[in-house]
Amino acid sequence: MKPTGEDVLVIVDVQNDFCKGGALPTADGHEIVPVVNKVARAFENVVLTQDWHPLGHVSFASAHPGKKPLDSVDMPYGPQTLWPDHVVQGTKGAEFHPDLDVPHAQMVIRKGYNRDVDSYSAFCMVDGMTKTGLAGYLRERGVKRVFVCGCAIDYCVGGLALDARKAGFETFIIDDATASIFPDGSAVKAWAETQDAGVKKISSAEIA
Ligand code: VGL
Ligand code: ZN
Repeated sequence: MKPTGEDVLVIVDVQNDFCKGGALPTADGHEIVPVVNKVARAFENVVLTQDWHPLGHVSFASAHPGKKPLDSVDMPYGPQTLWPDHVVQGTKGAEFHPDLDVPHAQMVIRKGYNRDVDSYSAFCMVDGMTKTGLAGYLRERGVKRVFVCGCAIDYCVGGLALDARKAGFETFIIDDATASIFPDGSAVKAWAETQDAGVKKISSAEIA
């Protein structure tokens, strides 16, 4: 497949905290970075997403006395999995991985900046209502196909791919450019869910 002006590559959350040594590391975040860089060179249109939480964010276990990471709390929008504090606005952990080399990226879209609602997909907060504007942006740019990679299939990559399908885009996830938080758990489920929704799983070798 040769990407054209009607294609976009969305690079999800390749941030220090989601890579080795970070606060909420994926199993393989540091390994995907060179693959992401290589794939990105084939795309004219590249969008970066950046998870970007204020201190005391609702998804932080530390904001819920007596709770620990991976516990769940009931929020008005449904169950919220709790995480260690991660990608706090303005910190080193929130910065893109230093080896990420995508100078031609056209837009950075931040999400998760509302203290009281989490956001996995960069299209929409998890309440299902608060949109980021990404779908409108892509439509105005004439994008038809969305290619997704980054961190992590279980949460933000999977969520974004499902929303891209819902918004009517043909959607692909690039397997070897995508990291997992729980490779043998939630990642397996997310691959199944996205494929059931019509998202196609491809490898970086298929993009030239
Ligand atoms: C993510 C959990 C919490 C992700 C972000 O980028 O996949 N996962 N925040
Ligand atoms: Zn987060």
